[in-house]
Amino acid sequence: MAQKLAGEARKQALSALKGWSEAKDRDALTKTFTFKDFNEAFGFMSRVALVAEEMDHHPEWSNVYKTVVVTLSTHDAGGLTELDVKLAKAMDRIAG
Ligand code: H2B
Repeated sequence: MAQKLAGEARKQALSALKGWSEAKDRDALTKTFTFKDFNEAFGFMSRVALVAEEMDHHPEWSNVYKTVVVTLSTHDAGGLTELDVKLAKAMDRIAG
């Protein structure tokens, strides 16, 4: 099972991410993605869904029209792990 990120490794992993912030109420990362329209937002979610299935690591997210609000955390570990960082980077890549 993936280990919770801590110490220097955690600091370095989080500093490599742009636009993500640590949730206030739990050990998780959040980011709001805003697209041109619903079609782009849903296209993003569809592409991310394929990656998430491949990774067997899934986002918590919600969509309203062109906005997708994402929270990433590893439920099995009870907090942030390398898997969340990997999925965050994949999401940024897919969002362009
Ligand atoms: N996604 C996330 N975000 N955290 C998990 O701990 C997790 C998951 N566990 N997707 C996976 C599925 C696990 O439940 C299955 C059985 O592998």
